[in-house]
Amino acid sequence: MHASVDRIGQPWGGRTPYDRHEPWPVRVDSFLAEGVDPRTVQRWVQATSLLHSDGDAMDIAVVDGRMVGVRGRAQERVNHGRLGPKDLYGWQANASPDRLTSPLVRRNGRLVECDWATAMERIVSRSRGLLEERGPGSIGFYTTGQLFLEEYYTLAVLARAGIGTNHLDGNTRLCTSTAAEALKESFGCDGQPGSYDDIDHADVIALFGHNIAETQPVQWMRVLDRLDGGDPPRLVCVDPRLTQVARRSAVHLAPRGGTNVALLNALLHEIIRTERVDHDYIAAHTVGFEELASHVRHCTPRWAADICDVPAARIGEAAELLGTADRLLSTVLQGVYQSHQATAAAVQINNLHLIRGMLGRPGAGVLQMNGQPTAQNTRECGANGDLPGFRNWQNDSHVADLARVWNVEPKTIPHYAPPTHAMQMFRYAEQGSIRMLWISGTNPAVSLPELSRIRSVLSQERLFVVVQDLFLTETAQLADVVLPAATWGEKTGTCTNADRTVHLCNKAVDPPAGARPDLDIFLDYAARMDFRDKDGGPLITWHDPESAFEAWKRCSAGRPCDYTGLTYDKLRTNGGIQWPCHEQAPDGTERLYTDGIAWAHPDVCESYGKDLETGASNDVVEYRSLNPDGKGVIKAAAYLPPHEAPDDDHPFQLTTGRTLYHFHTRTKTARAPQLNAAAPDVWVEASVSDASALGLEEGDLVEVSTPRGAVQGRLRITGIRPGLLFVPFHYGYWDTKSGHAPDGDTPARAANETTVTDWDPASKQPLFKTAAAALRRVEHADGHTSPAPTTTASAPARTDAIPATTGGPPAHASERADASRDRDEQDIG
Ligand SMILES: Nc1nc2c(c(=O)[nH]1)N[C@H]1C(S)=C(S)[C@@H](COP(=O)(O)OP(=O)(O)OC[C@H]3O[C@@H](n4cnc5c(=O)[nH]c(N)nc54)[C@H](O)[C@@H]3O)O[C@H]1N2
Ligand SMILES: Nc1nc2c(c(=O)[nH]1)N[C@H]1C(S)=C(S)[C@@H](COP(=O)(O)OP(=O)(O)OC[C@H]3O[C@@H](n4cnc5c(=O)[nH]c(N)nc54)[C@H](O)[C@@H]3O)O[C@H]1N2
Ligand SMILES: [Mo]
Repeated sequence: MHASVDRIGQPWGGRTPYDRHEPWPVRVDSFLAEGVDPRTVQRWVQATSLLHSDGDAMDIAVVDGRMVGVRGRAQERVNHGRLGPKDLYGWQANASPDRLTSPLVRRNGRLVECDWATAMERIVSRSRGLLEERGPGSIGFYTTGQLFLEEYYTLAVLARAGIGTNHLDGNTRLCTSTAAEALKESFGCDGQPGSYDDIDHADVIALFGHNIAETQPVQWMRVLDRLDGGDPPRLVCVDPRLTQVARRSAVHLAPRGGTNVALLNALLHEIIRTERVDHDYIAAHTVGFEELASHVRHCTPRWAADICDVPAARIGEAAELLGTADRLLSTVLQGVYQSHQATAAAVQINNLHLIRGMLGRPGAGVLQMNGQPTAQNTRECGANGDLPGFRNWQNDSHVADLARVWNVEPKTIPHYAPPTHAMQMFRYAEQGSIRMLWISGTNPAVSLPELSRIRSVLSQERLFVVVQDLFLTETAQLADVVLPAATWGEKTGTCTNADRTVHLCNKAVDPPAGARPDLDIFLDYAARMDFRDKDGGPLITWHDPESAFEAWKRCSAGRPCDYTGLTYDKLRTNGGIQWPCHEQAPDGTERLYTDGIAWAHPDVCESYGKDLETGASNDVVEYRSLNPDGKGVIKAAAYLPPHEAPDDDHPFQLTTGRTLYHFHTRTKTARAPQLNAAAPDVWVEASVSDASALGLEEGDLVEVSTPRGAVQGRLRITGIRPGLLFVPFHYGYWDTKSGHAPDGDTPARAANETTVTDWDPASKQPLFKTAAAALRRVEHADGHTSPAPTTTASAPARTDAIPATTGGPPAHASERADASRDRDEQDIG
């Protein structure tokens, strides 16, 4: 079967139904630029999509040194050939004419072009000066979840052992720090227990604050294909918006924002009350069950119903499904992670799996999801607030082991306190103890909370800001030095997705003249700084992606994320492989914890855990007494209300998040015509009852305001829960008329003008999902409609008179549902 499908209008394409326990059929999706005949493609270069954490494997089509399209890789475990809309169209951004092609430095207040040596020397001389005057703590690095493993590892070594600073974190703090923290709390160590293949086997799939239809569209295709096949799974969806996931669910719970812990405690209460727990599993593999049972004894569905504003009967139905599932797969993402009790809530989902023994078997697993494509690598490599290889900063033998790998003295590696988290780094910059901040692959002037504050921090005279990006972003405009980076498709490296699948992502074309791979930039800096090991040799001994990968393998050896069985060649031949991969598991490891909990022993665990209410770290003595044998830790948590509650002035709750067609601050997706046209501008979602109470209509220009700031957008009336507003956070300012942040006269459109500087105590992940807000009309619709897509969670509650989102001929992509491919489409290079 071969079809041509508008994948803007039909984002998930055609169905290939399959039965439970059967393999997911192949469907190869491809999109080539207009006028390109597949037979003229000269090379297909193996790569992976980097616009979400799914790890969709694809080949990049190349003609005359230019990218001309992409095609899903049929043989890959993650996507079986499928691609999502961002995968299909997003590559076009690489060739955007406004790519940065020269470093810039600030002179007399303006950014002017200069050569690489000038830019690098400026950074080096500032680094040296600061090290001398103020010490390593005056330098901070804020990186991303979108580079390659080799780049993070190099950055981690140069920051932690070269500079010797504790201030290195990723925007993964905003993204998956709760995933990591929840895994550490329950299993002693980071590392995703489950596998995407669990979707093939589960009879119940529960999605907690995870709009998988829009944010991992290819795995949603897999769920849709199962829903259309034999013995389909039943879905439980916990989300206050009427997402596509909610529409297909057997039970949809739409709780009041920020009440996940209350809801989960009630679900646990019901499951324990009805004796749907696996006592053998609990006895063999866990500690803490009795405390949990007594803690949730009073958390009845009726109690939670009031807090969450969800009918008690509906909670009972959800508990019935979760409690009777024979293979339960749960997924967790930002609706849980970006809230004030993020870790507490995420841990309750782990508890659900621990008490039901739903781990380590096909279909029985938990996915504490990642969001960004390489967030897993940021964490593994210690380019976030962890030490490389999931080593425990509180365990001296782990620090000594790392020092051995790097051939430095243990005291060189800061471990006097937990690695500094990003929100704290911005605070230090605000206070003046951090004087240089090197930002790579992230756009905090749009993505961090409370943007007016972030702009003022980054614009300070005394703070030296380096920005490494593809474009002159809102953040780059505030920098002292801008370094033009090469990106996906223009450089080689490995990336690990949310289910531990490691892919090799190859260079297909040259970067624009003047731009350099991030790895080369970090290596250049390390060489200019002349970082040395304890014997006077160079600290960093590698020089290209493959040698960096080999160095990382040595650092990962014997750790849970063991890469020693992988090579570039093996990844080229096999495609994606799940870590750990070593001598005993040469083909990788599909599921962790198939034989009990492996990494929670006090001597090996990555963390001794934290107090979920205060975030205080436990010490080894406390942990040893709690969990001497290294079992799974069941940790109870009391519900606490959100920090900001609606009142007379701010009667609504406000939540923010994503749409299918855009990636974050849109530096790539707004430069892909099909994606941009599908969601060209910001909007505001409100419920039917709230809109009618305020006399508001579809397309009205409205303002949403919080104590921090306000945004304006056109109203879309949807099936969102009453009392809640939603604003997508994708829309910054670079493509507005002024190109600048609002000056008071121009209305703002970035959701983070309104969000608060506040975070979860344990994971330090900021709160993007709960604020109190006011809503008012600025201007009648007057014929305008909202730019919100109709295919997604922003679908209008009443569809009449609102044009459907379509892509037309420019968005037509090919779908081939049989495994055989035309000869002219076979791999050439
Ligand atoms: N299209 C697209 N895909 C992406 C990305 C993108 O920008 N665009 N980004 C990637 C990244 S980095 C990430 S982190 C992921 C994020 O992926 P998701 O977490 O799936 O996306 P969000 O839209 O941030 O939030 C998910 C849902 O949380 C719900 N929610 C809000 N408040 C609450 C609450 O209090 N409780 C519960 N249970 N739910 C709540 C929202 O209604 C929303 O539908 O997506 C990845 N994939
Ligand atoms: N209100 C609100 N705010 C949020 C969220 C939310 O749900 N609501 N979600 C949060 C989450 S989960 C996330 S992950 C963050 C994302 O926030 P950001 O990371 O700030 O968003 P991006 O637009 O992905 O920024 C990545 C930057 O890296 C650049 N880039 C891309 N590839 C490369 C490369 O290879 N090298 C270099 N050097 N640069 C590159 C891009 O051009 C872009 O400027 O936003 C967070 N902020
Ligand atoms: Mo994220």
